[in-house]
Amino acid sequence: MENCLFCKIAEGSIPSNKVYEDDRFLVFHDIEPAAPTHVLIIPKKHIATMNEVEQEDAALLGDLHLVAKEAAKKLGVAESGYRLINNCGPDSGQAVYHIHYHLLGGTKLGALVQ
Ligand code: D5M
Repeated sequence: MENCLFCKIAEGSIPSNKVYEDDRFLVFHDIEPAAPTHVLIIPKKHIATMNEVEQEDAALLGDLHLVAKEAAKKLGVAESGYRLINNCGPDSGQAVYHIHYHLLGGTKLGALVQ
């Protein structure tokens, strides 16, 4: 998708600090970390928000959870615990309109809603 930051990161035309990559997913460090461990997990397929998810994306987004699990292990937060967050739309504060999940950990995380 033209002019999508995370599509450009997924295709490699904008660099990222990668944790994991395969043909369908990319995991990379967030440039504005909100916790000691803060990575973003994206499907390479452009889906703008949770509102655009279709039945055909079910397997992709299911598998994304397996990627998240492995990323948590690799980053050393699987046992201590972590949070997986998707922001959807203006009230959530979604800034990048390419679906992504924040994986946050490495500290005792605060309240879910502030
Ligand atoms: O979160 C979007 C997140 O994307 C936010 O935490 C900053 C992060 N971000 C923005 N640009 C980059 C680049 N270039 N690399 C890594 N991380 C980035 P949202 O849920 O949309 O508010």
